[in-house]
Amino acid sequence: MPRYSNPSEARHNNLPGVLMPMKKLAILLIIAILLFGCTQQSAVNTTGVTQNGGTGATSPTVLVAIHGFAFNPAEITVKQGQTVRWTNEDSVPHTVKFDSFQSPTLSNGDTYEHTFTEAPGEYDYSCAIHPYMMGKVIVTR
Ligand SMILES: [Cu+2]
Repeated sequence: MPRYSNPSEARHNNLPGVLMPMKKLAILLIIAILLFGCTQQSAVNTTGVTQNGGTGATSPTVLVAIHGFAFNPAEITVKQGQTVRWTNEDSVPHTVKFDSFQSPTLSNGDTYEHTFTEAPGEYDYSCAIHPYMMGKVIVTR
């Protein structure tokens, strides 16, 4: 009699012991799935940031030298929103004079910057002190 009841008791005692690791395994699996889901989401976000950084690059400043009573180069093409920097390399003062804006008098080594947010088109300019000094900025989209 005790020999028959003992194996069944042993089975009953073992059952919870087998179930507990299975439950733990299931919980671990759920945690693993949740973690994997989060990892995938952050990977997508990282890609988005990288793409934004790539498109956010700005065009470099265009340099014009004022040298020998002339603008060098005399004609430049810039994208709308791009900045132009004039540097007076002459020992005499010059200016950069557009119809709608102009620089102060630039002594040797002085610089003047203008960001061309103006509409696309051709913008002629000159030196207010030496009107024969002429230049042109072409703004494109
Ligand atoms: Cu001048």
